[in-house]
Amino acid sequence: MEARLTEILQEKFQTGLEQATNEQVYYALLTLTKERIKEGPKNEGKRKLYYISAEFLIGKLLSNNLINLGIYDETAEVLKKHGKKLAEIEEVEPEPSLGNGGLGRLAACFLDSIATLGLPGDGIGLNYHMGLFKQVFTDHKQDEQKNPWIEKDSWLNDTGISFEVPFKDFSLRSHLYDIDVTGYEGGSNKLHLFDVETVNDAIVGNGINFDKNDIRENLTLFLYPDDSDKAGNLLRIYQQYFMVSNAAQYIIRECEEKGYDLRKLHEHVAIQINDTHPSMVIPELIRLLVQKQIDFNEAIEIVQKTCAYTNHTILAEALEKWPVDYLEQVAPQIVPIIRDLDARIKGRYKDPRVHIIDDQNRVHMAHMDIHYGYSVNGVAYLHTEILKNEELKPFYDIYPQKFNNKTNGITFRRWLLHCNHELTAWLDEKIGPDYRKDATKLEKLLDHINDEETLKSLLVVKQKKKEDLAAYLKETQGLEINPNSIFDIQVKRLHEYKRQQMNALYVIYKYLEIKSGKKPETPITVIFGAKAAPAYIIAKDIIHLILCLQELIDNDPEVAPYLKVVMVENYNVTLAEKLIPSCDISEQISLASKEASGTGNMKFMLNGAVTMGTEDGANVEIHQFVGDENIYIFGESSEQVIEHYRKMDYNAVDYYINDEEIRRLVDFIISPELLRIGDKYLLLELHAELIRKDWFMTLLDVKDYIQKKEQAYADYEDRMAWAKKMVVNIAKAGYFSSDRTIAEYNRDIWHL
Ligand code: 26Q
Repeated sequence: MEARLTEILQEKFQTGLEQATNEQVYYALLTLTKERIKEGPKNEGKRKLYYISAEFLIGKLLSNNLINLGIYDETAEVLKKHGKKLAEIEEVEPEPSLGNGGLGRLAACFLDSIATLGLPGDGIGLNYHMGLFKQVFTDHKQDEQKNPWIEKDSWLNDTGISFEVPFKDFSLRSHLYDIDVTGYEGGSNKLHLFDVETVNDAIVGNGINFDKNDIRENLTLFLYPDDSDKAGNLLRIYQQYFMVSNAAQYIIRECEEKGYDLRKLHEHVAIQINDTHPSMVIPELIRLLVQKQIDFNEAIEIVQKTCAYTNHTILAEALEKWPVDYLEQVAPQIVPIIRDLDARIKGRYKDPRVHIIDDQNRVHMAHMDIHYGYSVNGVAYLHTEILKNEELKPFYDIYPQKFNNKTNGITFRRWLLHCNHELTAWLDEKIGPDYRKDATKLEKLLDHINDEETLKSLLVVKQKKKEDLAAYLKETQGLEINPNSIFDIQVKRLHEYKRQQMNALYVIYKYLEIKSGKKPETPITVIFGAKAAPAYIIAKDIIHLILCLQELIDNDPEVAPYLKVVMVENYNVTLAEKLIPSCDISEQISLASKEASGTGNMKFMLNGAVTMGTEDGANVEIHQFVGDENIYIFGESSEQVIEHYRKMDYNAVDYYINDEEIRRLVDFIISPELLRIGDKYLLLELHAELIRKDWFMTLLDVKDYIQKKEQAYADYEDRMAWAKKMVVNIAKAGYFSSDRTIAEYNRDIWHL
């Protein structure tokens, strides 16, 4: 490894390891790693999976690939010998931001596990040039800036493969770039990212604004362009159709190359539709099979046996419904097919709730997936139950056999081995390395739960990660946090249902407590990280509130020694890898029934944080595994919440008027102290929203939440008892390995 690295540095930069800059070493390691992957085994099989997704939030790849190729330690040592630090070289790599949050990160974890299990399966998506925006704070508000990540030398490999994609008024030639996906000590697969040569990065002006009408120049510029107007919606449809037409053409081409009979496509191919963004692959594949002289009815049957759909959300606004008229304007060739698919359903079922095209001429993408796919899955036990019994009940009544649950998981390579070397070494010492290949082996830790040395050394590991985070935030963002405080962390997309606003109300509570003389034993650091969708006003108001609280507390010498609030800027995968290992208390406080699964909850648990959470998503399963003693559960249940929605009996204003304590916290949002710091209009807007609307029932659970947090902070003081909770959380995290999830997908859905 050392010889080749030296050779590359010499060839590329005419320099040696000692003299090379971190940049030069990074590019040399990139080259070396890519060579190693090319030599390694590919995963081949009879049936191959294509995981189509609008998002792949893969994160940086260097260290992960080094770990999976089994050369991380050797590389780190060689570098060290020559005065270089691998951790510093990691910093050089730009993070590909090809996703928003949970769904995109899940797709990335899945690719890792598919390759690790040696299964044949590729990802297919788009090569967004700017990805998700970069978040910058100015005047306590979120600003969005472009975030170009593609460099001349990168993980992208130009394949030379290209297809013609027909739109209504023109056609576009695609260009395929591949990223190699390595498995842990195993074979490799590919992530295929389609792009267009004519896309023009220069049309992006200030912030993230650009001309939405010139599709040739803008098609793959951004992930989720602002869709508050018609042009934005059409652009999304252009992106989606471009993605699935390329996917379908690529899949057919591979089958033809291998000499397969397209009439038996389903024997060779499984397509997983990741939420509804790729749903148009169904009519597109039918169209292309018919072009290959396959009878229309037969094409439908083939596609139906090939496609499977995963639902990731029950929020109404996220369920895609495209006006037929919009589809006509972008890809008219698939509209007659969708109409035909719908007519068959309408002929069979009277219930309008299961029709594909509704009475307002909108196409319900999920309905098409359910009727014309062979599997429908939710992403955690509770979520799947809600799909079957509430959201998708009319479909479950028709197709009970299609519904199945696949509780999400995370790859332990990135979320343990890579992000927490200290904990990994500690585990190796305590229970040996078996857990790396079989995560359920983590349970062996429970044998040591009464061993004082084990508990103490675990606390030492946690302390080290807190110090690492403090140093990193100081260096990269100029933030100062006290490593001897409790780290209470909520990082995820900003959304009202996730209830960052409830956590902010807790901060207000604690602030007022300290002002009244009640000081916490151990200082508390409440850390937030979250991006708000650019058009999501209330989400941006919540960010504003948190940033104002941060400033207020920082400048109050009575409070600052005991309480600190920080909102880290531009939360992304790289920051998650630093934040999660340092965490004591993991905030998973969504309104019960709204968070399909959550995956951050699993990452925190694996790294020894204790969850503060509602009975929602995968928290339900975490609770079952760790038991009441090792998690803080609060708030109303999903049944109760669903009942409130049914009866429409939740009125935030009643809580506000009738409860003095709640009123005091909510009114603090518009207190003179905060109005001095923040924007009066935004704070008033948020205050009014909480009292008048509060769609996600913050005030319903806030008091129970405060009480449970006080309990957790009190329990933290008994360090040995707390360390035992940490051990149980780590020991029980094995179930949440995405290797388990993928094994289940393969057993029940893909049959690769
Ligand atoms: C839909 C229509 C128009 C514009 C955008 C969208 C849209 C975009 C992104 C809808 C949904 C998403 C992303 C959803 C998502 O990330 N869901 C999360 O998926 C995770 C993996 O299953 C779960 O753990 C989370 O609970 C879920 O919120």
